[in-house]
Amino acid sequence: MAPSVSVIAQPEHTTIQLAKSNANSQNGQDVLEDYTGNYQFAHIEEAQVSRAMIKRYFNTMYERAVSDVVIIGAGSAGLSCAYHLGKTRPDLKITIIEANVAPGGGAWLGGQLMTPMVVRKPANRFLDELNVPYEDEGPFVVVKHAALFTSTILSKVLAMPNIVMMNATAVEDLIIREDFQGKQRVAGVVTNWTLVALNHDTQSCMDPNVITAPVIVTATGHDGPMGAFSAKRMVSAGLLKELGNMRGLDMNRSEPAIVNGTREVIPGLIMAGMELSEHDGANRMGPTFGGMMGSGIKAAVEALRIFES
Ligand code: AHZ
Repeated sequence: MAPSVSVIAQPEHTTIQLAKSNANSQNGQDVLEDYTGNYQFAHIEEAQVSRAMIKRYFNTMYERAVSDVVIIGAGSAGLSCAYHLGKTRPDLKITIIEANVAPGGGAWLGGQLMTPMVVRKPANRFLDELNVPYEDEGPFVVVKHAALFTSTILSKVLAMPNIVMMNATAVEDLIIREDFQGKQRVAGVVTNWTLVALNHDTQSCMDPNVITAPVIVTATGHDGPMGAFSAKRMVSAGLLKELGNMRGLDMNRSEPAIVNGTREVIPGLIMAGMELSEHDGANRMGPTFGGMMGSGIKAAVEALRIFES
């Protein structure tokens, strides 16, 4: 039961007093929101804090061990996919695995570590959908700070009840099995906390965990310490002869190539964003983000097609 709240307006500040009457939730203590030196918190046992986190985190891991969709990578492409998919199909259990502590990939800044984010039309429609303001420059728009896009989409994605994100968690491998036609398909991901994944050379075997899902969307960015993860694994697993390797910067070729090329590259695995440039040998676009948004949405459309077929 929510505690009853009385608000006492005072000339120079507002005091919110939660009444003593709700003995259960307040343990009979006063709590007081008062910024004149009398602020009082409800008493808490330290172990309650631990248990509040542990119970939820491990319940989530238990529940999401079987997901409907796993999205690998919470950059601009992965988050755009999560938003469109989560909104269109609130019944699907969508689990995002992000290796970094901070989700968002490269979308906290524009180009050369500058703050404005350029988005070519018509991808500004996605900004309208998210209610992210921008300046219109004709063929493109400019968001005043890339972090405004990233924080907005993150907040909307995380507020969706069907979406869970596990950050500081790396996908270390894919579950690859034969389907009933004898074809190899991706059926899940192998995960570990990133700090563990980074220490396989310093410790003896630290086995991972798994999440199964009929659809995996991989959006791990271009090659780097963690990037292009699934594309590289496809090569080492013999599912792809070789990487196409990202080509030089050409904004006009690259953005439509990435959006239109976003697809199920092998059964069960949809590839989006700059990871696809490594797979297909497509050009890079540099600091313009409409292609990432479009590719994420196309990945969601592909996932919907699989669920509806
Ligand atoms: O941490 C990575 C990042 O947040 C995450 N990631 C990578 N490997 C992972 C793994 N397990 C879990 N094994 C992993 N997470 O994936 C995210 C990728 O985000 P990104 O921003 O790097 O990629 P994107 O494709 O969403 O956006 C690319 C943005 C670029 S790069 C570029 C250019 O180089 O020309 N231009 C644009 C717009």
